[in-house]
Amino acid sequence: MPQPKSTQVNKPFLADFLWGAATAAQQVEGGLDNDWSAWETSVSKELASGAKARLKGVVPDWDAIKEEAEDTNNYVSRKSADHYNRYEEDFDLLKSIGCNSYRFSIEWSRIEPKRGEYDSKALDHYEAMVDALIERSIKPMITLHHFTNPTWLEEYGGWHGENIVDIFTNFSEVVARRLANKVDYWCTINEPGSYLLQRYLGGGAWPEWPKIEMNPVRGYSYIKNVVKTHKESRRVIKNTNPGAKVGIAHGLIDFQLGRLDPVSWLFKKQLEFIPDKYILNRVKHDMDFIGVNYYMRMLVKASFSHPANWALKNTGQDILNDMGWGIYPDGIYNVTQKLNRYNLPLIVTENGIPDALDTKRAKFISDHIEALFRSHKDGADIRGYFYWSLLDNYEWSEGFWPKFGLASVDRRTMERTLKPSAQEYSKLIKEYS
Ligand code: GCO
Repeated sequence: MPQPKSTQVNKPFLADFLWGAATAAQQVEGGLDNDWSAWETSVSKELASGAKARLKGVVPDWDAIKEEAEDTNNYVSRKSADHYNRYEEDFDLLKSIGCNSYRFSIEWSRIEPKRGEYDSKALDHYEAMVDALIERSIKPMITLHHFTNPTWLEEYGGWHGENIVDIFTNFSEVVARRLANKVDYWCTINEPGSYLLQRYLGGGAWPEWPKIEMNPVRGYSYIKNVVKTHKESRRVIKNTNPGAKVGIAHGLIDFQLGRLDPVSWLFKKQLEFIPDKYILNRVKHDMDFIGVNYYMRMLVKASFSHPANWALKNTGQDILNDMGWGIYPDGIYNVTQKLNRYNLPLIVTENGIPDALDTKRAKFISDHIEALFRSHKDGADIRGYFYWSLLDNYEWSEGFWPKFGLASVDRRTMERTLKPSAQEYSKLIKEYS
């Protein structure tokens, strides 16, 4: 008989544990002029007309999302959640939940609208955000690259070109010189594995992506550039703030064998190799923590009759979220235990659920924090948990219909409303602190 929750927590996480929520500029700010905003309108019709074929039978309740998913406006970010103008209100929401940290990304296209020209007003804006967080005793965690790029980047070779290391390091240095004295936590790059898949290996996580291609040679160049760029960006951050803690926010999936056969085994090893082993093995001495973005497990089952189904988000064994991903809290225990071999602190930089009715989110958060706590007791050095996301937001090329937020956003009025699950998160923060 499981013990009542209150006696299960026999000691809190580390005293200065980061309890936060996360966002990304493209997904919440609004009013952007980057490679996504320049592209998303061009695919909105195709994504809307293709929604039924893409999602019916995959998501648990097609009828519930049909109206939004078949609306072309759903796929164009425009004002998004207007976080650019409403961040103070949003930080008050964070404070009311009891969060002591907030992860957000700096939009590169605002800072460097033209190659080599840096906008001091854009830096002023992000410094004002940092000051507003500090005023509320909320620690900022800045992500320097969360998928989006200035429109000029491709002319300079993009992320697969040889110029990116200098170009991105220059950008990182400009931001660090302005903010690193006030910001101790940094993610250089968000989910390089997802960017590799979506930009260079033909996609698979989202239905569309700017300049998507199947080009493994460029993909390999990209991954090598990620390693160099991370090291250089961490160096320039530490030049300003030697005590800064700098990591990469890694998208990590708990890959499990769906069938014991050599082909499935080999495919699972390959899926785990790039984001997990290739990058981490090359940057482990240049990291202060490993960021863990965990959402799901996937069952790996080689199937020559269904080549697209070698890795299944819907394992057939788990309750599904609104996007048809299996909910599997033990996976966060598994992925954090596996990372123990790097002997680095771990911060869960993202963990969340698309749950429009807010009927699954409270249990999702509670079960994942409980699994994290077990991992902490079993030796993983876990330093923080950022729920994805603070606000319902623009879920890349699925648009606005997935609702990940602790707060809903009225798309017309931009009014925020905390969901009941936010109170559960608030209670858990108290219980585990
Ligand atoms: C990320 C993600 C977020 C997503 C979230 C849900 O990799 O950081 O892309 O931006 O919105 O993971 O998919």
